[in-house]
Amino acid sequence: MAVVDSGRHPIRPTRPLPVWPKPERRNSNSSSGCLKPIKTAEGFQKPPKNNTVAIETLRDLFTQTEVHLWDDHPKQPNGLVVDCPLNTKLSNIIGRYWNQRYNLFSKFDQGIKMDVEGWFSVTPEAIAKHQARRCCGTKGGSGTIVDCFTGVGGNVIQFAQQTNCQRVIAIDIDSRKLQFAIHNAKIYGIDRSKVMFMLDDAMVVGPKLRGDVVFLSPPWGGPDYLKHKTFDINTMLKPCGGQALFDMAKKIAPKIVMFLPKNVDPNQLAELALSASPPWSLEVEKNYLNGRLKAVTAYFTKIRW
Ligand code: MGP
Ligand code: SAH
Repeated sequence: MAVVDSGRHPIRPTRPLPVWPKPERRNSNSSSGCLKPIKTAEGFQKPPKNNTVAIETLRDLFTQTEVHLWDDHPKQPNGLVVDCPLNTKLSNIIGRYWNQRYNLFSKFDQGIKMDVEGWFSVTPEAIAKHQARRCCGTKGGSGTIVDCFTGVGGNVIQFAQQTNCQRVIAIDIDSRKLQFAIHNAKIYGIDRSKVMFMLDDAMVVGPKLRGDVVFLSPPWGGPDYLKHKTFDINTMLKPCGGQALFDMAKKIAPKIVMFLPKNVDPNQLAELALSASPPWSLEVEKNYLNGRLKAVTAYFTKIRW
């Protein structure tokens, strides 16, 4: 798998932004020093009338990046094209994902199991591995990762394979998905003691959990999400809107990672980051696989001001 990271560039908000207090430099000697809002006994200082400075601060906080992953698998060892061996109704839905099966799971032929939603929702392996490396990092490891929407285990498997990750809490509301995730994790040789699978509603159990990173890959309303020019995270995500999801995740960990459709509006993501007080930083990463834009991963981080 080859990875190419492109440079960073700031998100240029297109809407009027919420006003944020005038920041001051933490270290006045350093031109690249961190910016922080001025805190008074009453709380954060009233924002200046002209919020130009606030917008400049946000440009430091919000970035857009791209990652280009290459994961070419031979179609068939002997060059034959094998039809989707599922019944016709299923193959109508799954057809295009079937062709990508080795990108979804390189060990597909070892007996990977998925249901229909699993087919169109699983994170392609190269993207899941990249996200896991970013979530777990190299500096000191990431401890516990909470995956609120486990599905058939595409992301959980990659988190658990990171040596820096000590524990994965894998939640899903659908028992069949969890059974498939457990089965698929076994195919990848995942140490069962490292993953705690939880059959539950993430919105209910989530706030009771604590972790270092929370990963959210919620339902996008099916493959038709692309029929809309722009995906509205507040009305089109399941089981609830982006704000409720973000507020729930904030209780779990200081780092929130969301896997979202490629037609998502980055301004809506910036608004989520701004809804925290003080605001969280945001990186919106476009995920390309074999030259095609597949999805977007948003990394929100609570920062020390
Ligand atoms: P896609 O755009 O539906 O398909 O999904 P495809 O054929 O890969 O797109 P194309 O433009 O290359 O032809 C792209 C990826 O988004 C899928 O592989 C999944 O990882 C992810 N994805 C798609 N949907 C519909 C969902 C969803 O509802 N939830 C989640 N979590 N991920 C999804
Ligand atoms: N990242 C996963 C795919 C997730 S698909 C993978 O790579 O395999 C989204 C999942 O969210 C589905 O499995 C669905 O059952 C689950 N889900 C939907 N609502 C939920 C809720 N309230 N709590 C927990 N899981 C939920």
